Amino acid sequence: MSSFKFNTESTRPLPDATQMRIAIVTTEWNCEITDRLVESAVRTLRDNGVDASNITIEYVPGSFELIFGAAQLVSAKRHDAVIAIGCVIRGETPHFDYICQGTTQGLASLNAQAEIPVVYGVLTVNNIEQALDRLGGKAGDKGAEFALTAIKMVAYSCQFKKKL
Ligand code: DLZ
Repeated sequence: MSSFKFNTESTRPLPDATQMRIAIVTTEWNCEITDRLVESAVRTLRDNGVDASNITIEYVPGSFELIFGAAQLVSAKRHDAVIAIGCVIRGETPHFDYICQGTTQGLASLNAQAEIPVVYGVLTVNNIEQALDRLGGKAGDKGAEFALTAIKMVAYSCQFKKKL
């Protein structure tokens, strides 16, 4: 197993997040996992100064709908970043591959075209244990990572915005 630790070894200070407005779109599918990813993301945003009133959470049925859900949040222009959180668990058919591929490509092209960053917060795992390991266990705390990524990417995008 990799010993890579996201962020914890970085010496770069985190940007000031106190004025940031972050939207999270998440799924009803595998909500025993996604709810906990969202909880951790929200906790990390709050710990880093994001005001509770500036965090929005929206729900869609499954990971495939994250593309449309995130696109709507981008179009609404009310936030500085969108975090799309889902969890796809391998089943017995190739459906897993199609959903993972479609969702990943959809979110990737949205991220490339959107005026705000779209964070890819989708776990693609072989079984529930692998998902549980990513909720603060031996494979890290993915919800926290998604939140820190959003904060960093908002700061990154700000440097390219025109000053009035
Ligand atoms: C259909 C389906 C399956 C089999 N598995 C998952 C999953 O593990 N995680 C997830 O988020 N969604 C799953 N879905 C639902 C699809 O994402 C989508 O909601 C439906 O195909 C309808 O578009």
